[in-house]
Amino acid sequence: MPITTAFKTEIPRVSILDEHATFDEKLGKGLIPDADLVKLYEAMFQCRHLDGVAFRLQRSGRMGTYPQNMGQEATSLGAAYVLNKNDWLVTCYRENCGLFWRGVPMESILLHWMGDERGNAMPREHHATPIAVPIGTQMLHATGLAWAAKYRGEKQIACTFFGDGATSEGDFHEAANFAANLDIPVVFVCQNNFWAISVPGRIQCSAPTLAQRGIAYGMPCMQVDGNDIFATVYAMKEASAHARKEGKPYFLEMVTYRLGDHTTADDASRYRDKAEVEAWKAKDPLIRVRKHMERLKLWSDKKEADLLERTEKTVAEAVARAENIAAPHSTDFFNAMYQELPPDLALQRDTMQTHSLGQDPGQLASTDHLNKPAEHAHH
Ligand SMILES: Cc1ncc(C[n+]2csc(CCOP(=O)(O)OP(=O)(O)O)c2C)c(N)n1
Ligand SMILES: [Mg+2]
Repeated sequence: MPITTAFKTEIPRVSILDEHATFDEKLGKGLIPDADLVKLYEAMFQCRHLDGVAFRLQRSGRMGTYPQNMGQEATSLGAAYVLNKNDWLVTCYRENCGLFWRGVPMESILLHWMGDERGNAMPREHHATPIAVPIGTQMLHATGLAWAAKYRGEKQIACTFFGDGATSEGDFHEAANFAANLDIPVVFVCQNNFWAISVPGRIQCSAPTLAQRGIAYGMPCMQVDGNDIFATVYAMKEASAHARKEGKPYFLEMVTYRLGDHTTADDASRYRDKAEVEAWKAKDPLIRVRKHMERLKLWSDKKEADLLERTEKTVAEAVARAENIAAPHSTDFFNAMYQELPPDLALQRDTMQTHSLGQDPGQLASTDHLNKPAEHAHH
């Protein structure tokens, strides 16, 4: 028998507004209405500004560790722009832009990184899950959420974001295999920024693209210029339409770069070449959109200056709201996890409100019991 081909495929790559601000009319025309393009640019600008403010808050001791999003704004924004209001957006920690587009308040993100649990209580109507710092867990959550929607017969998909490094976690492979085999409508978005803290992507995956990881599980996939808002919108439209129509997953590799350190606890200059960073600065997702808008007479220096003024105010107000929030009550943390608190936890919560050192609120440690009726003493 001659050797035949068992399987052959190609991975499409989409780029519409490239790093030189050259625009592909054929793919890009009508994709994003002008008015929306302006709003998308403003959203990226605001997110970028927040990054600078957050960095200074951390350095002056007003915030804990913070991961800057700088350079990656167009990835999650493209997804959030395309998703329906009731779809799930299940992120890690570099998707502020998409979360804000969905309506998540800026102070939720600030509170999270200030160490206040209330930052994780995303308002329910935005269908966004808390920021996932444990690498990879959120891909399983997204698969579960979309599975539940399918089970209930709801026309709802989930979109989850994760890094290149996260594709080395077992959680990724479990989520991808499960979603593909059980026909679950999840859009998996890998943000390939070439680094997992100081570990370069090339020693993390030997395949030439990460998109291939989707093929391995039987998902259609696409590689996307993740710094191009037109490309991320285009790809998300394809992927979400597939998930919605076929009820099946789709894999997108969005190629991007974090221009900042991994987090404020990192110094990327210790492991990244300056030349590499400079090359990516030229591919900044904001610069090309601004050039494109100027060409279309949608933008000007005056508009940019006005935007800066508005943005400074918006961010300063969000910081003030986050910093001035009233302190939580000591028992508040019992309230987030369960609809109805199990009895043992209810007992712990009640105990915390007495002066008792033990597990039982009836077991009082102070002299209070001397003032209680006798029957209580027997209890
Ligand atoms: C389970 C787990 N292991 C290790 C870490 C520490 N950690 C935080 S971010 C990170 C690298 C993630 O790289 P990648 O998935 O490429 O995401 P990026 O930050 O580049 O977007 C690691 C190892 C963690 N948060 N969770
Ligand atoms: Mg990475």
